[in-house]
Amino acid sequence: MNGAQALIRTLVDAGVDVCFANPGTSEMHFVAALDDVPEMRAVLTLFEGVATGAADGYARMTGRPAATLLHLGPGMGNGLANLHNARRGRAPMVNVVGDHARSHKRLDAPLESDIDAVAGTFSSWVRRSLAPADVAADAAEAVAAIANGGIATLVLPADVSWEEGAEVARPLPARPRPRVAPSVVEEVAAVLAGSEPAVLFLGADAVTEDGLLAAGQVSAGTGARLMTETFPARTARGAGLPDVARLPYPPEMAMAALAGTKHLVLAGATAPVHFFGYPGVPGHPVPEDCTVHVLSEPGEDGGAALRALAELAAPDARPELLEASRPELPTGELTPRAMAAVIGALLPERAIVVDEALTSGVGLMELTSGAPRHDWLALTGGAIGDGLPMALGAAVACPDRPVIGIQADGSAMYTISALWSHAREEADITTIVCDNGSYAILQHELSRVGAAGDGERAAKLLDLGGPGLDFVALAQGMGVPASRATTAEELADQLRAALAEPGPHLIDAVLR
Ligand SMILES: Cc1ncc(C[n+]2csc(CCOP(=O)(O)OP(=O)(O)O)c2C)c(N)n1
Repeated sequence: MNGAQALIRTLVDAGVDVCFANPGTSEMHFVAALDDVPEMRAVLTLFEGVATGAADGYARMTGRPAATLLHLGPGMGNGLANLHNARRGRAPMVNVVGDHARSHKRLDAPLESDIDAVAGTFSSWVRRSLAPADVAADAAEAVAAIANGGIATLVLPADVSWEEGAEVARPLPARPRPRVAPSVVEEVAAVLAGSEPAVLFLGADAVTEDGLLAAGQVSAGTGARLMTETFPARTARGAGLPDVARLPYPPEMAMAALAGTKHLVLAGATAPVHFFGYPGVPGHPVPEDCTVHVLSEPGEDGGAALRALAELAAPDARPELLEASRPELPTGELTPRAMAAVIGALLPERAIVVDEALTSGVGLMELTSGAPRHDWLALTGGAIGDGLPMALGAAVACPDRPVIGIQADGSAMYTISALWSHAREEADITTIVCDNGSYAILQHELSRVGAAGDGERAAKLLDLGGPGLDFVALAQGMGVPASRATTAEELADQLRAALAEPGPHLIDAVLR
């Protein structure tokens, strides 16, 4: 068999059976080999940022890597922003990046670039397969290397794909997740047994259902407050789980949320820092006199550590759990808060919410907290344009669950072509575009960083009007049924209808 056939078969045998792809000439043998290995589902995306964001969403929902197929350095570069988000969320992923045939490499052909240099910025594992005989073993190693999170990038020269002489490699055992030492759990239990105000700061596997229940038990028994990172990769939420606040994004609110805390215990999270530096503002919200303790690092078995902590620090406590509750359906003006109330009122059980709402997300957390159980995917790395692709990946991962994308308009435009893949894959995704006609967050940031704020030319760079974006036409042009809502009632009616039907929908929510 040729290198491409052996590679794909090896990936499938190792459990990687979805590939989000945007191929070129150097990947033609990989494309042809898909017909020899029908277990590999290939999903065409029309931009590499869609492929990488979809692989991120897929990994968050399955815990398993998808592959991406990317065309040399420029194709991989197009996927970089969402590779960055995936790296920040520790999503496992295997990139297959096609390259020139070995003999062609030294000719400096037009698509030649330094693939390895760029791959190094987001990959925890990079390898160039040098011969058909190596490619399958390289692929097996790639999958094993990222079993606990991280991005593997396998550079595949075209002739290594097309030459015969390759053989399938067996999957390698994944390294077990590092466990937290009992002495660490004991130290944290001793801290929480004291009377000083403590916060248990949660991320990664501490915000799964199990992690949250254990954290809730610790909180009930010790009085420690619970808080999650600002943008965890995937959070279990809804009635029957503890009510856990998120660390707010704006620096002054984040500092207020942690004020008075004497002990910050990290479980699956790193110590928080503000997204940006601002004149005269400290770089992080942790109070000066607060001690930071590490229960578990991201990537360690934090769920087991939390359960052990609950046993030790709060053996008889019962977590306080959210009652089922939904907001009333609002009427009238379609404000961001009204949109949040409509979503809270109608959110179906087992929904996957992909949140790239940005400034329009005010009220979303509060108004959905008592909804039926759901999962929430956030923008881990702050690089916008992840929402529509992640929704695709989540829908491919969980075809029996409704996916609801709450999608800021400016960010939607980065990867708008994802809608075509929503339609092509008949994915059950309802996208609600938060249509505020602007880069609203940057209007706040302009004054927050102390830049002048009333210049006409500056304002033009933050305004999406003239021409206005017609999201209904954009969606329909890519095969996604779409409608426009200008009142709370219209949004509720259209959301109900979209949720009742399988397949993709888009609602352009024109916000006041
Ligand atoms: C890849 C990338 N490019 C640029 C930015 C800078 N940026 C942050 S928010 C934003 C505009 C967001 O506007 P929109 O999505 O409409 O949301 P809104 O602020 O209106 O809520 C931009 C351009 C970024 N975060 N990531």
